[in-house]
Amino acid sequence: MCLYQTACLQSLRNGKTGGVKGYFTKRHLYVIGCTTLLCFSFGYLWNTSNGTWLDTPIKISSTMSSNTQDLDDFHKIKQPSNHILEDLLQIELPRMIYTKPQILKPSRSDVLLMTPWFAPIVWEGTYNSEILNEQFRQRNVTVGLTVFAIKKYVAFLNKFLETAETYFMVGHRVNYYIFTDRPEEVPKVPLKEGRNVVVLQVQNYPRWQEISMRRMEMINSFSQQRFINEVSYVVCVDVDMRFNDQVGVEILSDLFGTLHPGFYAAERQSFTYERRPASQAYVPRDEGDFYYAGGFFGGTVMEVYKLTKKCHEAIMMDKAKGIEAIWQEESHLNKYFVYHKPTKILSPEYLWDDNMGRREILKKRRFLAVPKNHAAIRNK
Ligand code: UD2
Repeated sequence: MCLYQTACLQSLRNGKTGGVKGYFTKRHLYVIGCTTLLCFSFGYLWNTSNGTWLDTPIKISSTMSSNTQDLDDFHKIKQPSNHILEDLLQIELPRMIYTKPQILKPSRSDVLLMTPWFAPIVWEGTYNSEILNEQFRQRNVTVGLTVFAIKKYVAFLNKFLETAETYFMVGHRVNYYIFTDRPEEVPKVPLKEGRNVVVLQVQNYPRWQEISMRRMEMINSFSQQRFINEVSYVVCVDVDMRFNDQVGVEILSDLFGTLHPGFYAAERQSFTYERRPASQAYVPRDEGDFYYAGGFFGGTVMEVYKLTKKCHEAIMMDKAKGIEAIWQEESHLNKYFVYHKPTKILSPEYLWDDNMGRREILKKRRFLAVPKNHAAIRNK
């Protein structure tokens, strides 16, 4: 703002209508006004003669522009216009209306919201999904959801997919990657626009522990073969589960894990890490931050590729020595997260079992275990 504008504003605030006291006399203002008018007229003639005015008015209307669009708009905005006021009236600026964050009022005071390495812990009440949805839609993100349904576990697919269509990444592009040995038994669930089911036929193994562990190998191999060309993020979950509330882009980050519902409040010593030093999954008793669930982790394709590669290699090294970690691939995942810290952590809202009852801190139970008869379903 120039000195003249400042002076005029000052006078308006003071309720003065005559000369601006302490700055200019009425005569001065008259001279400045005439000079300004002359300058504008001269500038207009100059620019018209050089043909630099735009014939068509500029209109900025997109709130969802890509980077290139942003650059185009940026260059357009720099061009002068013939109809300044008219153009200003046509500009539709992006609107982002929501409750302002309050520095002195933390959104939750009953739970930890940030790890010591500055990774957010996702709890209901700590984020605004409208802001996040806008950010991820601008990037036109596609999310891959991997799920294994080997042998009798295909029975869980229907409920899993139906509830995912209601609650998982609503409004975003999703590829469901279903790993199964029984492709003909994959149910046909109606899908919303932008969502696809991709059935990937894989081999089965006699032992359920082997099936569970081999997920690391298969996710790793498909990350390299296809996910890298098709999706931005990979989310890896168990199939004997149902979505019960929104699970959206708030979970996405380079590398994320989920607090295991049985251990989120436990001390380090009670975590069921692998404690035998001979195993590649070994974690010493004085290390580790949290105990993460094997049934919900993910990240960018590159980070998931690195994680699954490391875990699969460790599983194979153990196998060569005749060792199987106490909680199979979950133990290896936990070891990985001790030394490769997740960039985001999901609260137990994202993996809960109602057999554990309800908890005051859980404002939502988003992804719930489906009760199963182990004897009837495992190794079958
Ligand atoms: C726990 C973990 C699981 C894994 C397992 C390792 C959670 C919620 N669950 O699950 O992630 O670490 O322990 O022991 O943290 N599967 C088949 N067919 C089979 C067997 C397994 O498809 O015959 C797949 C299926 O996707 C299943 C997953 O492997 O959801 C894990 O097996 P589980 O659910 O039987 O193991 P569970 O519930 O003890």
